[in-house]
Amino acid sequence: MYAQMVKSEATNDDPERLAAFQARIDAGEKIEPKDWMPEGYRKTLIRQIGQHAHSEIVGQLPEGNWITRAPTLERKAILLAKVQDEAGHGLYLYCAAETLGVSRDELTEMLLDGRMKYSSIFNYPTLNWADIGAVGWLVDGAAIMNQVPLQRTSFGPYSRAMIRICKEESFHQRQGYDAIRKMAEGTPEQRRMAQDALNRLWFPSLMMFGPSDKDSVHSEQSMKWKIKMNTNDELRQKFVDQTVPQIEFLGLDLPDPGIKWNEERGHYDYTDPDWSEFYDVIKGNGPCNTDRLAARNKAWDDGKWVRDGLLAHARKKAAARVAAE
Ligand code: BYC
Repeated sequence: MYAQMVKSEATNDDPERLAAFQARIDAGEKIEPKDWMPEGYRKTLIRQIGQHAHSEIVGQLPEGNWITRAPTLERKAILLAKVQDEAGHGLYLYCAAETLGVSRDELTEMLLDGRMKYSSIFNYPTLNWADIGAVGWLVDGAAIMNQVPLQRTSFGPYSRAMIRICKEESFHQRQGYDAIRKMAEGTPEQRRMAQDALNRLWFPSLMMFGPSDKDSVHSEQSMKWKIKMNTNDELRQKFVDQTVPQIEFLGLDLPDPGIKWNEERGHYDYTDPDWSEFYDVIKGNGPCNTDRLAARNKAWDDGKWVRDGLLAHARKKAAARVAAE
């Protein structure tokens, strides 16, 4: 497995070079594509940026499914813009990964044949309009919590892509909150739908931050390299602390009886997600894994004639240039 290949790769690089590299990171310098970097750093970045890019692309599916069924023209225009933004985020990130010596086609092939992952959250269905509000509010809310610190990540192209992405993500989160607020303030049936969406998406949203720190494989090395800026549990706690007051403001019931303010810690206590479900989903056994990969594979196959045509055109132009020289 590709993921195994890059797992916390201990490098055989020259210790002096490694120390100089680490000193640059510790001093807050950005690493640029042409700079020397340990092989493990390069591969960890390809894994993380690639999986992030795939998440943006696969993440269009559950929401794209509701564009034609949005309740008003305004909501439809907003959702359309958001889903288009996700495509753009995927492209920024594929471009950042390409600077590390992997092509977008290679990354796509690794997604399509299951060698690379994408976020677990997109293997859950969006059953109704309330789910679209909850995705913007909770899923984009969790995404921002993770992505804002990544603006300071050590790899220049990744950091710059994240700055652009975060600007758009905050609009995404706000539109989701606005949609769910409308339902929470609506008819009893709309309110019931908002509560049901919150109940179903709460734990999958917590899973987005990855396994508990004690089970995280990559955190320690990735944080040393500033590929990750926080641990999974730190960000999950920040998300819970930010979201609980929003749930209370909406007048919805808390989705977890374990949520309770802990005066001593200065944080909300909460119940951890069911980690066996998380591992099952990332192994391919979530409710929508098969559908999501089938949809991406179909899009790739359907687009083959366009890729072939563009390549033939580029080859013809190059041949004409050579002939003219
Ligand atoms: N889903 O050692 P760990 C978005 C894997 S939002 C699937 O802690 P790491 C969007 C992990 O890959 C989402 N797999 O890993 C929002 C590793 O397996 P491999 C995208 C997961 O990398 C709205 C294993 O579990 N955001 O795009 O240090 C609309 C052990 O984990 C997940 C990003 O990707 C998961 N939730 O930390 C549209 C942000 N969690 O690779 C789109 C950038 C863990 O060894 N990524 N795994 O086989 C990160 O910050 C980190 O990669 C993670 C995981 C925090 C996600």
